Amino acid sequence: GLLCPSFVRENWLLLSTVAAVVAGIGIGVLVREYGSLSKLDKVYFAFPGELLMRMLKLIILPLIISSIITGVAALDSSISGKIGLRAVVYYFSTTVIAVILGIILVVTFKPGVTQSASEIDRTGSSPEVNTVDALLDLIRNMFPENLVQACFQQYKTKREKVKTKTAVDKKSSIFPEELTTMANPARASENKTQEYKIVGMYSNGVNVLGLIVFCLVFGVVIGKMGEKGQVLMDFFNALNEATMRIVQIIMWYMPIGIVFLIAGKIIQVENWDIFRKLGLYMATVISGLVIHSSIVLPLIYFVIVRKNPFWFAMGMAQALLTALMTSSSSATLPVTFRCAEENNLIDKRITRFVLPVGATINMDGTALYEAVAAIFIAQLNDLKLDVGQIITISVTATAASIGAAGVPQAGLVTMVIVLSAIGLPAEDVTLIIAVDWLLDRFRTTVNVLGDAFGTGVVEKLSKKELEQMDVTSEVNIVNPF
Ligand code: DAS
Repeated sequence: GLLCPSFVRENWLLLSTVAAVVAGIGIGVLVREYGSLSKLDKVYFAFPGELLMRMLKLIILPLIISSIITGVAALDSSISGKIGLRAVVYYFSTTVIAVILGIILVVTFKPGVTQSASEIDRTGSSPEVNTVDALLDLIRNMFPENLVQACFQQYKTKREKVKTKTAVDKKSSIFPEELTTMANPARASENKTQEYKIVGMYSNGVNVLGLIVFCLVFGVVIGKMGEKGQVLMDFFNALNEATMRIVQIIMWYMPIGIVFLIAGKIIQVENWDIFRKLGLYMATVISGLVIHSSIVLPLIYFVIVRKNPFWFAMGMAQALLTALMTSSSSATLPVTFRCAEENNLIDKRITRFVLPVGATINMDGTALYEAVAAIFIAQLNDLKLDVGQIITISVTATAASIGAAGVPQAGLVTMVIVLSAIGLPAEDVTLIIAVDWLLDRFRTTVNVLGDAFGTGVVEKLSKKELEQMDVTSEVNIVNPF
């Protein structure tokens, strides 16, 4: 029976999280209807949820650092290369499938054809980047100039309009901070002589990508050092263990945090009317996400692993719910680890590598969403896309999903890359901002599910190497000479 005590005992955390979601929705709707809270009250009301987000974010840094370093160091460097390659092939192919799926759906449903951009209320302001800048930033962030700074800031270029041509001293334009460029072609018709100055700056937020690259290299190096590296190995192993224990403590707080996270969001949403206007667009994104997560990914898992994908997904339930509530792959990472290792019994040598990297670069849901949103905006603008532009969208949507950080609504910012690549104004992201908080939850859930299936797939494909390693390490213990 479903309600037998042992089921409840084993799944109490999952059950209380589900209960928290239901309670949060209930409380949110009630307070919205009957409690007349001021703007300030609403912020106070959401406080316990804010605390949960803070705790989850707090643990990301030690978690990523210790898991990647120990994960890579524990593998023989010839094996870690193979496993890494398999992971990257998995990330890439599932992302491309997601993009293609999104394109097929949005071209079929045509959610933007029946209305025009002027019928939709715009909210918020658009970010100021273009395709090349954003891609260069992605690479710059892989090589942080300061490791400590990478723990809390990312490099970001910003374009500033330059008043007159003479205002720019061309001789000093050697460094990226001082580069000058012509206006992006889409806007060129409006202000032909407008020049932009690119300003390099740092903005708040962990540079996860930079840390990952450094930790990968660091882990490989420690692994190769043998005896001499042992003290560092022990240190990071202990750090990893301690971090996972803190995660366990945070999990106790999770149900309470989730009640207020969801209730707080429900009472804060102001514009429900926009949901009606963008209904078909949202339906397109959501049906794509549903097909990808319930057919495409399970099928890939089944074909390779030969086990029931839905049992596997059930094991990840806690992580999927956390993704739905936090809209952040990174914040969900601690829970993803626990589910993959404890419920689905994935080899730790695989999870420590595949999960943190996946949470940052493997975003199937985001990729699908970027493609759908870009074509939707093109449809609103009455722009007929040719094959070349569709291919451009697939390529840039894939890049934009890799470049998006695992934080709430990061995909909306990288959307600009896709839009400007096909000549649409960056301002048009404001057309979809109002519903993004909701779509963000669903795509983040798919992102996390994609990472999770990835651990199963890569583990299966690497069975031979992992077993060989077990044998050699056993031999080492028996006969150290
Ligand atoms: N919400 C992000 C994530 O953590 C990505 C996005 O905004 O699309 O997966």
